Amino acid sequence: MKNYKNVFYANREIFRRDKNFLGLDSPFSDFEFAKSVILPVPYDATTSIKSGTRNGPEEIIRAAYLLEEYEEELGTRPCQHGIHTLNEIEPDLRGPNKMVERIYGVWKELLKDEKFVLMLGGEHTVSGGAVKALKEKHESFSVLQLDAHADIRDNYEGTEFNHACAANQMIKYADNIVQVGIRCVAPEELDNIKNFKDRLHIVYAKDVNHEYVKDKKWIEKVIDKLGDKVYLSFDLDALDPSIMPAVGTPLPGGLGYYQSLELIKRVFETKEVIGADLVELCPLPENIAPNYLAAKIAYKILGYKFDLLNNYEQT
Ligand SMILES: [Mn+2]
Repeated sequence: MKNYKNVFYANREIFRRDKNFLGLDSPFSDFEFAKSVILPVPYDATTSIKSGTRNGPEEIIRAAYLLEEYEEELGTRPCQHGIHTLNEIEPDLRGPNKMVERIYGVWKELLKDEKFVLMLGGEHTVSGGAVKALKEKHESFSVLQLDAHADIRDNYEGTEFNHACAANQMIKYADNIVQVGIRCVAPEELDNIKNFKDRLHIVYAKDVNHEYVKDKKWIEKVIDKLGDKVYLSFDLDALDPSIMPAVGTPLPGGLGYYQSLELIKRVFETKEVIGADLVELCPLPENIAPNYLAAKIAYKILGYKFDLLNNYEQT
């Protein structure tokens, strides 16, 4: 065992353990041991209407402390592969472009260590840094973006690194983007949707929810559009506000919990997922259920990554 000290501290009940995803003990929480890393990025400088996503990562990690290690869907304990929770990245106050650069630098180091990174936002801007770093490691990959918004503006409120431009940042590095759950498109985005028509595929929420697509063919259409390697960018406002009201811009007609899991699971079954983020949780003081929903999805993602039988050769 490498870290006697960690074993000592992790087992002492006098220390708070809810700063560590699932409250894991050493060695499962140790960086060296862990196959995956939780990267908290409490950044929300460009949020449009309601700020507060800076509190998202902390609340997700706190909620995860109460999850069971056993995953009933998979019949496994995904945490046995190790999950290390990093300290939060300090926001770079010089501006969103500097912050994205900082996130890129952190991802680059983590990818060198062959970790599977699950980044917790924070606003959607943070994804740009991840995708930039992934491009240096993987020549070719797709992005699966779950979102209510297309986020394909060139710039917004004076910066191209706005949360409303997240997809526009990601498409610089990814081969293509498949967006699912979209139900809010700004008129100024229509040109870019047209310009990127070969590399941007939109699955509108209305089509996922419509009676005649309940045959789930929409999931296979998403799978067809995605390349062999996929970065998963999950903006929680993709979900319906009845289950996920804790976002800056809750829009009706969103995705369901099991509907989203079904899609994600299928992606992990058929593709190599090279990294993921879960962004835009804006915790509500009077309702903690959304925090648990986000924590559960985070743990599902790690379970699907390491405990699912895959159709591709895992390295
Ligand atoms: Mn969104």
